[in-house]
Amino acid sequence: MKASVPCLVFCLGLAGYGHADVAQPGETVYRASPAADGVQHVRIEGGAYFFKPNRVVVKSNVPVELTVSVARSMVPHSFVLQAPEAGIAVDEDLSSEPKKIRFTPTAAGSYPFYCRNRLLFFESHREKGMEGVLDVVE
Ligand SMILES: [Cu+2]
Repeated sequence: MKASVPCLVFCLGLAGYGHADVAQPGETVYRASPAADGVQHVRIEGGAYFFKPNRVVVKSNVPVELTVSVARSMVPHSFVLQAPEAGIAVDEDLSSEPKKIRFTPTAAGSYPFYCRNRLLFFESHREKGMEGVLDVVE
């Protein structure tokens, strides 16, 4: 049973994070479920330079309403989620006033969302960490 020792160490390591659906360091996960109105409501807040949560799990073929805002600041931000294969095409400028974005994901997959802004020749906000992933599951 030599093989069982590395397995045990590995499994204990995973157990330390809770369960198999492990959040990476710096990752905040929100798993949506349909509300009484049949819509998956998701609140995302952004700032310099993050989205929180930065990983959102939704069910396919159920309407999603994202409510997205950013902390009040002089720096403009945006929210882009382009996944035509899943029927999603979002490109919105953001403000501290929450913006509602509705779509119905039609295909399972992992789709990146991010802020497209950048100041002149500096790193884009996405490169600074203002990005996340929408996981669409069956
Ligand atoms: Cu930004």
